[in-house]
Amino acid sequence: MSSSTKKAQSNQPHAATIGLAANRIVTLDEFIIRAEKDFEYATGELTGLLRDIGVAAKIINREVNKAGLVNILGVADSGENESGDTQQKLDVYANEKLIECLQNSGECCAIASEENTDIINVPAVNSKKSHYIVMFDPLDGSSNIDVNVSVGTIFAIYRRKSDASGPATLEDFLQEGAKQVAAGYVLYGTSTILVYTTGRGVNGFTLDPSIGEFCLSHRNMRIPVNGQFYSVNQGYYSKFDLEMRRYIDHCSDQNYGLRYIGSMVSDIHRILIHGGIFLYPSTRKYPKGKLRLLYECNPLSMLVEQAGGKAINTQLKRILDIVPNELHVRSTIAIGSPAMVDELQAFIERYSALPI
Ligand code: AHM
Ligand code: MG
Repeated sequence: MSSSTKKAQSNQPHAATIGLAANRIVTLDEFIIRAEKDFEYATGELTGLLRDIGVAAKIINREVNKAGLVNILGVADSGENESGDTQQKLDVYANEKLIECLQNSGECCAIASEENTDIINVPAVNSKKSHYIVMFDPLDGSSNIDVNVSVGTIFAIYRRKSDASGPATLEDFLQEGAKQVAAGYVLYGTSTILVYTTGRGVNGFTLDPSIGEFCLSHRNMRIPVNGQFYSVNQGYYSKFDLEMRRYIDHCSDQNYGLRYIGSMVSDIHRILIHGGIFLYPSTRKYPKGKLRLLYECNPLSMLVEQAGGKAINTQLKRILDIVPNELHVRSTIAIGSPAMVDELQAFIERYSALPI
């Protein structure tokens, strides 16, 4: 075994080293409780947060899966259902459920969501002082819901910087992605899968609807070093910079397949399993990139790096090292199999008109 292989394996303690035999059902709850023992000073807060997110994911999953039935089931055109609740768009619903689940337990002290302008402070529950903040995109790719295409929830957890005796501050949220203590996504696809990392490898849990539990299905996920697919909105080709157009031409010359779902979570999930590269460079409409650094780029970059991949912006900076200057800041991104990101980097170094 090469030394690099040994090193990669030593960074993946989960599943095998936390005493979970490969041939039995392991639920998400059992897994996160056992994994807590990996952390010397664990207080249970992080475990509680992951559990809250798992519960919210099940609730959101239930609604996403019946989205197409809503009209058939007779919800009034007035926008109210039979119990008088206002029928809401699913992304608003997902946002509310996540906030509710996190507020009920009080395991985090504050939340930031792609759907909210400002941070939301969480009142202490039973005078508990929480040390964590949570950020999320409640329903990424939600423009796909109407046409039955997969969507996802993306989340990131950080330790707060401010003192736990006072309210959380904006500075707690403006930390570079390298400071994330956990990150993950839930993909509501042909099946529903929750994939997360606490910085010790990546594991995926598929929802078994018959028992209502997320069960460990993808142990120690490792991204292939190279891939045969590239993922970019090629409709914007003429609006991309020269280096990006050259790289896309190169992908085509190499006969790489183009796969672009329009739901970043789905594209990243495929890349984690089969390899490939996802690109969202600057366009005329979004000169700084479209995707949000805190809710989309950072958590997915942590996951991809933990699985052995790479994530950079088009100025060749590692995504996880970017210091955000505001809550909803956007970033360009190139993320995926390490050899493909390196190849793109070479194109940028060679053809970019701007100093790198
Ligand atoms: P959203 O958070 O408003 O759903 O936007 C993010 C989504 C990503 O999931 C996806 O990769 C991208 O926007 C698609 O954008 P485009 O249609 O410009 O290619
Ligand atoms: Mg989004």
